Amino acid sequence: MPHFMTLPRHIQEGEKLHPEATGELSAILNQLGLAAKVISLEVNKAGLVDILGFTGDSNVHGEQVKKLDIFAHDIMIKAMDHGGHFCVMASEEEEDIIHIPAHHKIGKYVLLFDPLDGSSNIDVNVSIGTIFSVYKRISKDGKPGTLEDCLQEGYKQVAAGYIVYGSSTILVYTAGHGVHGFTLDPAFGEFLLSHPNMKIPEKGRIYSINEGNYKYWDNGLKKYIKYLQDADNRGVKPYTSRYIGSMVADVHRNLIYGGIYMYPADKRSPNGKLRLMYECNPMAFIIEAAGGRAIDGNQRILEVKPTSLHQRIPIFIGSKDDVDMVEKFLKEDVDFSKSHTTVKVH
Ligand code: AHM
Ligand code: MG
Repeated sequence: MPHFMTLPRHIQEGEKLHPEATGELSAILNQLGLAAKVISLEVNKAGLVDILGFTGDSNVHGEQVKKLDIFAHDIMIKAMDHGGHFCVMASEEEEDIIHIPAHHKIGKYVLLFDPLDGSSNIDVNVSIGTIFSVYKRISKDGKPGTLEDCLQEGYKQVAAGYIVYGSSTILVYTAGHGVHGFTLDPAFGEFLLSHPNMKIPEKGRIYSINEGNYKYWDNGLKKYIKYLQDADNRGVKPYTSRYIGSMVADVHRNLIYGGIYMYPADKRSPNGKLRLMYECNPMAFIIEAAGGRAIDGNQRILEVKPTSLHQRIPIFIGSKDDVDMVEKFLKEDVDFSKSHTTVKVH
């Protein structure tokens, strides 16, 4: 691996392999990298808000101190709306589609993003993240983009990525050719290639789910979790439970170590909690590009036909064998006590 492979250089080198590339996607990814740096800086100052002024107060410059998620939302828009690449955008923080201001050039791409995911962790110094998803427009060129441009199936994404603000800041993206991770060097302010060609292990040893919701789950899911915990009955180590409560951080860890992240439907939330367009589709695109799987229990997340911008969907995402297994439990409602032979044990 060459040393000091920065994000812009990596994107440029990738482009050389694709002579048909116009450079637009590269410009978009570079600009997203810039937005990530600005958000990362602000995230690192989060604890200082109490010292320098509460949200809603004016800061030393007389500006309003914004909540971090609103700050991230504004930065994404400011960084991305004027490059001439997009015809429309949409954010988890905004009800409707976001139009490109009339004085900016209108482009052929569509950007969807969750500016700061893991909102319950923002105030307690636990990892949070930004998620983005890029599509080509389907409406006529030159005109403002439409809701239909935003409501495309996930498999039509041309790029997707996330940034985890954790013990370090890491940006992971795929433009369809491999998944690559870059760590932000805080001294140079550059994203440096740290995780080239990421592949999720075929099978993991970690499961991530909010077990506080156990009593609302369907029986199939209850049995699956029991199956993971009872692995020693089958002569293997039980799975480890790890749940941060930030999808980006949980899925990032499972991408590296292998495992499964789940946010299921349950008796209280029949559609689960997470958003198809801002969270599930981009993460599914990345995990599939890394060799994993993502389903909603019935079908591949990337094939779900979206019906609304903020639609929620259950998700099971991670190592291929682990998703295969949960799918069996969900579909067949396997009774493990009687089914040692029907369930394939790895
Ligand atoms: P958010 O968009 O409000 O941050 O919600 C999404 C987050 C995910 O990152 C995380 O995995 C999940 O919600 C946690 O939810 P819960 O607290 O119900 O376990
Ligand atoms: Mg979110």
